[in-house]
Amino acid sequence: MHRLLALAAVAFFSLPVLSQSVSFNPISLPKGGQVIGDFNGDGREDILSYYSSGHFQLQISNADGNYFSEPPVAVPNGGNVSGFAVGDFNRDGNLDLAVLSSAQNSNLFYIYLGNGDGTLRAPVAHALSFAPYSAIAAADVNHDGKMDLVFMNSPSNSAATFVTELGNGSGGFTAGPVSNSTYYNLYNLYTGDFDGDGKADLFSGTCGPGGCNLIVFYGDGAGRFGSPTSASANQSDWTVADVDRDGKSDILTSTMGYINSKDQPYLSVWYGASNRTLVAKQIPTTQCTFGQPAVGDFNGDHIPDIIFPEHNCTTSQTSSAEIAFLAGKGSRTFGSEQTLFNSTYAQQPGGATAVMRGNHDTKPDYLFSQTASTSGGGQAYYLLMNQTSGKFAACTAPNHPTGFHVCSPASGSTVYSPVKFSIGASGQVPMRKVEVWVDGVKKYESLYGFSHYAFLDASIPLSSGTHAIAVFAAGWDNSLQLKQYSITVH
Ligand SMILES: [Ca+2]
Ligand SMILES: [Ca+2]
Ligand SMILES: [Ca+2]
Ligand SMILES: [Ca+2]
Repeated sequence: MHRLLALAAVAFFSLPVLSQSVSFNPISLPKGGQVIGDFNGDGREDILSYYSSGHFQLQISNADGNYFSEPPVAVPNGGNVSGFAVGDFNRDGNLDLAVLSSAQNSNLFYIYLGNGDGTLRAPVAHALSFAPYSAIAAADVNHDGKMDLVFMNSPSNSAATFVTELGNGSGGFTAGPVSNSTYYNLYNLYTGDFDGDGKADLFSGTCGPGGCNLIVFYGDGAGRFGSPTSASANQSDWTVADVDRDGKSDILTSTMGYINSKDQPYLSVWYGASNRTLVAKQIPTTQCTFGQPAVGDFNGDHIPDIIFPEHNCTTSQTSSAEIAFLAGKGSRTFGSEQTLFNSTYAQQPGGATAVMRGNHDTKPDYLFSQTASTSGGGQAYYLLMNQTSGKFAACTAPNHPTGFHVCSPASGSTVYSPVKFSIGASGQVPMRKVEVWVDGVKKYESLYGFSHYAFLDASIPLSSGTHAIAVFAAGWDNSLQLKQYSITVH
């Protein structure tokens, strides 16, 4: 009797700890990469990687749960691949690929339309007004439902320019607005919505002897980018994610020493705000951070968490380094840490990180690389498959790169109030939210998802009778998908 009570007490008090901890199963991949998308429409994301001298390569998900390498694809102009962008440029439901290749004096970019089975059609070359370009990003920047491309031209001796190519929805593009900046030597280009106005913005950075400058260029909804807000940082590895789940994009960095400064035991975040400021805050960690952090609800409590590399603050090659998990507590605070993967400082775990859908469940998985051994030997790639038993979304996203999976209520069904809505959505851009509207009135908004997927679970009281249901899924650029149907409430 006493023994049973004691066990029950232990189980009760250990529950809060259990709800925060995570469990991952690592699988090895032939290759990694930071650009992902479901190119073969099986509900698992595939991985795009650079390949030597003018080639790129797709790692495609297999039916057995692993990945296989497609043959490397040669880019026609022979230049080195300098950027990828993913989107459904011809709106056939299959993901397509835009490739930027930096050949000498080439002003071409290439569109590879996807066949939906992991294979790509022959590339179609498009000419830009000038060359060279250093980065490419995809978003529907003018809200016409057709995916657009933004190119960054940042030569070393003049200020960076952003060139928008407006998509025609059939795989073609026409020259759009050009936005000039006053910033030199920008590198990396991310899209997000840092002021939460529903218009896609750009983020880029530049680093010099005095440190780095993080810059957000706000979109006007017509393809122009300007009104920059900048923040000084020591950090050169950054990621764009909604760290506090307020619907505005944020910038998260590790605190790697830059030039003569040392690595520090905290992460830095700049929170996006509707007044177009960036609100800086530090997130303490137990060890020194380096590399690129990643954000997602990895433990199933619907609060964003962080996975990041850290090491014991010495630079001895054999000293310990690890991939760590930091549980979000809400209100921009973070709690307990957990080690996910042990390594050494020499191996620099946490290269090429991405949060992705590696299997069919609703739990975010984590992709990273590291040097194969302490003595070198190329890169080793790992996908940490999330096995955590938390309260994740109840309804999976469809096994397709776009569309909805409505688990409840079914179209035409007769149900009791409150009505349980449980929906997963897939999109061609990173997803922000799912909304349920009833008879033309917005009833629920769910800012919950990861990568190209968003989810909604809600219990909504409805009056008796037949109701018109509209379900919206929105990407970070506010590109919308809509599903409409009716239900009857008893
Ligand atoms: Ca397509
Ligand atoms: Ca557009
Ligand atoms: Ca915006
Ligand atoms: Ca945010």
